Amino acid sequence: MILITGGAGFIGSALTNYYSKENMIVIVDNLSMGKKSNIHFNDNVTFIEGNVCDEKLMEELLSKYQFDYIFHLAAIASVADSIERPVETHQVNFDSVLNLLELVRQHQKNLKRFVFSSSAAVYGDELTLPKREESVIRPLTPYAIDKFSAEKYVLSYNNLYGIPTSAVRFFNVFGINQNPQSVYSGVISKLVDCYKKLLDGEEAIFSLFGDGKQSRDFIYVKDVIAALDLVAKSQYSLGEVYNVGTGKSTSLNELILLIDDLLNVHLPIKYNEARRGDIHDSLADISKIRQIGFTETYNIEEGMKEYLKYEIEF
Ligand code: UD2
Repeated sequence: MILITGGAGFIGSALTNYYSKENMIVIVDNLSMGKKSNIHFNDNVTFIEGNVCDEKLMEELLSKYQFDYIFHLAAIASVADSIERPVETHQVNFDSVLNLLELVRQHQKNLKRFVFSSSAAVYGDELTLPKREESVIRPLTPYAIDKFSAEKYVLSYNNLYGIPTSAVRFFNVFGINQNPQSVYSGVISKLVDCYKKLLDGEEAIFSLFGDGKQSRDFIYVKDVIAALDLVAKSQYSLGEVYNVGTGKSTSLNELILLIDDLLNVHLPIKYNEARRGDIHDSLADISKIRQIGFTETYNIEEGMKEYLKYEIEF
């Protein structure tokens, strides 16, 4: 049995849909960003609409079921939101993790693994690339500080109490069911939304912050699911943290050219000032996760093709 917090969200629902054919899944999600329609429901899936900060709910859940795996993916995944509302986001991004770890310590004697989802945001603006897990950590926002401290707690619970834990640092994940609605949604989901409008004959101009030369390590969501599964099941990953990326960098200009090519259109771009605090380049060194057997199936082009085929008929 598997607990997936945030199981209706972008990555959580992909993980749910991957596991639910052959495993019993319990999801806790408050539907703040996620949608029930992201989930392919079957008899194996139990959906609980609730907040991971609700200590009573979480205690009930962890004393009722014995889980084999717990994936803690619920979070307020917005840096900007964490700057606006540091106290509220801290409750979700940090307090819920510590509370869950304690509940695991009390109730989950047979747990095989607790996997925590952290972020490349922990590396901050230190310029050296690519980022290795032991590179300089410079969390600059409440979001990054919470992710880093939660990650440290998660791994310490392995060292101190023998709880089987691991953590992953996601780079820029893209793919099906990523919600493009927030101002701070992932750039690829916003681009795809804009291309959809363009193809529907609506007015479509993409707002690009900066000159488009900034680059990211974009990883397709299916490869992220493979990485999560691997980290959860590897005997070597106990008490360890892993970068989850591809080790390849793509600039926004390259990305837009690629999608233009795939769809055979030209997306009009409006160039704006770079976002305050934007990191120019981000790139993962993935040798550590490679050592436990990770190989990505999709490059950016293959990932984009599959994503676009799903979103747009072309
Ligand atoms: C990612 C994470 C963020 C945080 C951060 C830490 C996502 C969605 N966000 O932000 O949560 O962990 O890494 O470094 O994974 N852009 C545009 N137009 C738009 C939207 C974005 O030009 O409409 C630019 C943006 O200014 C940036 C690039 O696209 O230069 C990527 O933006 P993003 O929000 O997808 O991801 P990132 O890496 O800034």
